[in-house]
Amino acid sequence: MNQNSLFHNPQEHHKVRDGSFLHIETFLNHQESAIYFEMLKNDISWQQEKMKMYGKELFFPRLTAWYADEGKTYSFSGLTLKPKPWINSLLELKKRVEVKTNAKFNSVLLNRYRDGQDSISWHQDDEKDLGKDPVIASLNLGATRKFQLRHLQSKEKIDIALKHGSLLVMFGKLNQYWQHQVPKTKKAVGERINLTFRHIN
Ligand SMILES: [Mn+2]
Repeated sequence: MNQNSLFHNPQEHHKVRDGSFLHIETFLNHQESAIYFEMLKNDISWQQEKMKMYGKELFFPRLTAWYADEGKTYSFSGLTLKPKPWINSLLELKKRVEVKTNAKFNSVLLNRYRDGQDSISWHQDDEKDLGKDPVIASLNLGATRKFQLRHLQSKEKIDIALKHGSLLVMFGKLNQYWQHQVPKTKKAVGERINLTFRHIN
């Protein structure tokens, strides 16, 4: 893939220590974003998954869903998700993200943050099924939440406000050298839906 062809607008492309990302603030316009937010809220089969820790079952502080090509399971935190078959709204969004990024995706992980107490803690998208240097495209709908990147060695931090209709594309090396999280907030925030399009081997 020729990544240079993606960067029509150099202001959207951020080079950082050991990697780069693309941040497009208005990937979808307000009207499209509002329509997809409502559709996904209603049409996605949302689950609150549990993980076992020290013999106790803990709920993840967010709702999740996994849609993918047949047979593409997803494993994280000791959990394996079987894919739900694609629905039209997800296929439309996948197509648009593929055109923008010049990459191909066969799966999407959806996370729904119901309020400021929902979150995801520091991690890397480094499951081996993603292969080396994966492109991960993250589409954001609903409330703006703070997304943080933290370099594993230097601990340098980057905060990005992910807004309604924005797209953040993380290129392979970034996930090797940086962790990311969406921290809890005490601010009164509405719901946010995040879609991360991935290619699973
Ligand atoms: Mn992640």
